[in-house]
Amino acid sequence: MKRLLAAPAVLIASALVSLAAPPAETAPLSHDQKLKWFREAKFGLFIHWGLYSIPEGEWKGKPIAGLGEWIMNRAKIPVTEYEKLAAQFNPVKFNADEWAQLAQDAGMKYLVITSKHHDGFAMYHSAVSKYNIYDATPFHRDPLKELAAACARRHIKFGFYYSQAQDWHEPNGAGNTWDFGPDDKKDFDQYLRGKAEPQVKELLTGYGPICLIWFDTPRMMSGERGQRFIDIVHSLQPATLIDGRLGTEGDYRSMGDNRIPDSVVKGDWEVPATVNHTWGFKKDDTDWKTPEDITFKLVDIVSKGGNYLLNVGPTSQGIIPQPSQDNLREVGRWLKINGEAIYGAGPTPFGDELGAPDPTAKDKQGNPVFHAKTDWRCTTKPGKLYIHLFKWPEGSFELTKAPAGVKKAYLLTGKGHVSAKVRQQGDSLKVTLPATAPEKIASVLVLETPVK
Ligand code: FHN
Repeated sequence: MKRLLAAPAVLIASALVSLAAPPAETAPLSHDQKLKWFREAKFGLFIHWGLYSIPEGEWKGKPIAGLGEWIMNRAKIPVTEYEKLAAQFNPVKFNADEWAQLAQDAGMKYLVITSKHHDGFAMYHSAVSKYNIYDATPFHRDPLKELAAACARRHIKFGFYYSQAQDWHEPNGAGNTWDFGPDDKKDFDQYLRGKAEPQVKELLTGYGPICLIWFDTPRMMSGERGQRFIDIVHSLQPATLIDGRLGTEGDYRSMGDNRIPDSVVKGDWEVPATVNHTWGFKKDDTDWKTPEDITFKLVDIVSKGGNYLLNVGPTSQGIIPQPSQDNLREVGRWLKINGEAIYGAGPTPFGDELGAPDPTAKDKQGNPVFHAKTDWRCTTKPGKLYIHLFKWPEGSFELTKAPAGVKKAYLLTGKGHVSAKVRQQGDSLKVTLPATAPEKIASVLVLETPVK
């Protein structure tokens, strides 16, 4: 690995980028046109995969607290040592079609994978820096190219995570103070122009249509620096969305990690979230969210107007942990029956059902504990209210502020509709339900309303 350190792994090579770009759009797309697929999709698969999956949360026999992909930073591992992981990285069990198939089985409509995380290691064949999976590992393959093709075969939109500011491998990247000293003494623009910007160009040139670029942790990102990335994206793939963590305004808002807003939020937004407590694989983190919990969170987010980008952390062998696969597939089973209430659905017209934060009680992170008010959530489409019942009500479901003119009610079952009797008096509405729920995770009751 000495070769990689000799030149600080930044070989300016934008001129070498010769990978085929998708045809440029003829007319500029409006914001609504660009966001159309995102508003329809609602549910995406996030994948954090990199060298950090080799130590699995442990360094020199000691468990390292915190997120798996942060091990280099948390254990203050020198670049010269961390780099050596590349020689061990040989994920022979990686199968792009299996990963894309998981996304499809889970009912996810887009997939976003780490092309370079804060450790600076490119998970694709980069001509800009030899510190990449093709040149620096025995694997000698470009898994992101394989994954782009596998997603395209399944009509799953494909996007890249790219850590634009933090790069712990580079002397002038943000974040590595243990090897390279304080960030404010660095020539950050040398790093941006020499590595990050040309790598983003590569990603937008050689992997077909990229649905979005997911920038992250915008340390030291001024408006002008952010604009340079926007210009690159707009010039190469004008339809590509930019998330909310570039450091200057993106195409949609990124909420905090695992932070679901308390109430309806207008505009386009997304919650990035984990299925356990880490993004990158960690062997001792087996506290998986259940399919019931994931489904509730998905419905809750959609009922507030957002998208859910849910992460898996594959192992260094290239395997997505089986429990996360099983749990996601169970959510996919639910979506097969109830997907019409999710994809392209809008937020609740009510809001009272959501609940409120309790200012007197704090969780482990110091955030107010949120008290949900009801066990149901509502999503919408023109002429339809979808009531997602997470707890089956005994006998009937009642609304006190129902819209006028509800004539028809039925349950989604996957095998046709089961109709239910509706009685409406003024604002209040009562739907008589069968004794047992048609679906174990959540049954969806559809109320047909006059289209305005
Ligand atoms: O530092 C990263 C973290 O490793 C992970 O990639 C998450 C995903 O949203 N983003 C940053 C922390 O917010």
